[in-house]
Amino acid sequence: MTRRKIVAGNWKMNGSVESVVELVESIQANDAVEVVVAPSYVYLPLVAQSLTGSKVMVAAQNVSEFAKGAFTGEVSLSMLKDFSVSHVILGHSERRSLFAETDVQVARKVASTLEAGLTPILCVGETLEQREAGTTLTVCNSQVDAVLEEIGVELFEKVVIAYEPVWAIGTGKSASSEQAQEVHKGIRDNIAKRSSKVAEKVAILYGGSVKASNSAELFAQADIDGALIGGASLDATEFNSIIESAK
Ligand code: G2H
Repeated sequence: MTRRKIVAGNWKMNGSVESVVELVESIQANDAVEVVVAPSYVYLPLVAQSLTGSKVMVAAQNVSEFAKGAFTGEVSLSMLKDFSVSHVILGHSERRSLFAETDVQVARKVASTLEAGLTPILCVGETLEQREAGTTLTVCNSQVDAVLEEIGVELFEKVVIAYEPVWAIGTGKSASSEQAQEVHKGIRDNIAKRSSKVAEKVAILYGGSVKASNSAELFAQADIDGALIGGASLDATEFNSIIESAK
């Protein structure tokens, strides 16, 4: 089955009013690739407005697990929907490691994101220690299983997975295309134990030091359906070349 490629830019805590507008205006989308950008919460309205009429979609980098109320500093799904946000990145390793987000919290956020009609981009990945201990697939699949158990396999076809080895994030050291493909296939095979139909449909993106110089090789792998890009998505020329290589 051919799955459409997705190229998503995770801008993390970067940008300014001037730079985000300049960046979105420079993105060259095409019909063959789904392009998503994830600015900081505060720039979501501005980016969504700048993208009016464009095919480029907007993601948030996180969302509250609560619907509303006394949760200082949190942002709800209904607030995101007010600004045409279509995707939410969840369980990024920076959220898991720096802000102690658990598998259970991430699973609940995936469930409520789907319920709100938005697409969750579920990040999973192993640390260097876990890779060296040979537990890469156990770790990634247990992060995926926590979500499968929360929402059930049928709904899972609406989830986008991003496999991001923690040791490759922002380090300039990407997984090789073979290493990434092996994990992507292992994740898909694990989902297939519950439903081969859903496993075939689920998009699995790779993330971790993706750049224009390695994207084409990654995208040529059978189970790599696109990328979640951090650093290189802040540079319009790099990001456009990555989009082009996903065609
Ligand atoms: C991984 C990735 C984007 P970078 O966090 O999610 O960042 O491409 O900078 O490694």
